[in-house]
Amino acid sequence: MAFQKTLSILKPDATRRNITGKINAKIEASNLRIIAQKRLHLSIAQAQAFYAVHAERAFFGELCQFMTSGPVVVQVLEGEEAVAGYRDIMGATNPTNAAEGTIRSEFAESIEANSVHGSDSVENAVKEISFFFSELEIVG
Ligand code: IDP
Ligand code: MG
Repeated sequence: MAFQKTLSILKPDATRRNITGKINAKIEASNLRIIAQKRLHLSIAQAQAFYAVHAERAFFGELCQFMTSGPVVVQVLEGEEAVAGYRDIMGATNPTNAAEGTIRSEFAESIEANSVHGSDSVENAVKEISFFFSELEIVG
């Protein structure tokens, strides 16, 4: 077991429907603690930079449009095995495949508007956290 940090984003479909508190309640009901959080409206350039790994994917343009369609809430979550643990409670990318009780199963609107982002590895978590947060803003 390892104590880890991971980056979470509550996506524009979640802020639009005013369900960020409901998602945070599910996060806090798990073994994860929200140790940094802020609300941002991403620019296209920021969304393209954050999702650069997906630049060749067919959905990249639409994904960047969606991620800039409204405010997001970016968060740092901390806990034992936080990276995989958050992926577990998020559920599968496509809500149709997301296990019952997961955030995406309960809240996602579509494969694109799927309410949350979570880092997919410890290495990417470190990069993604530093994309949005300075050390001063992370209060564990
Ligand atoms: P993940 O968020 O579960 O890690 P990724 O494959 O990393 O999934 O994709 C990043 C994001 O791109 C997804 O969360 C979703 O918003 C969007 N996305 C993924 N696949 C598709 C697709 O086939 N069509 C439209 N959007 C997609
Ligand atoms: Mg991903």
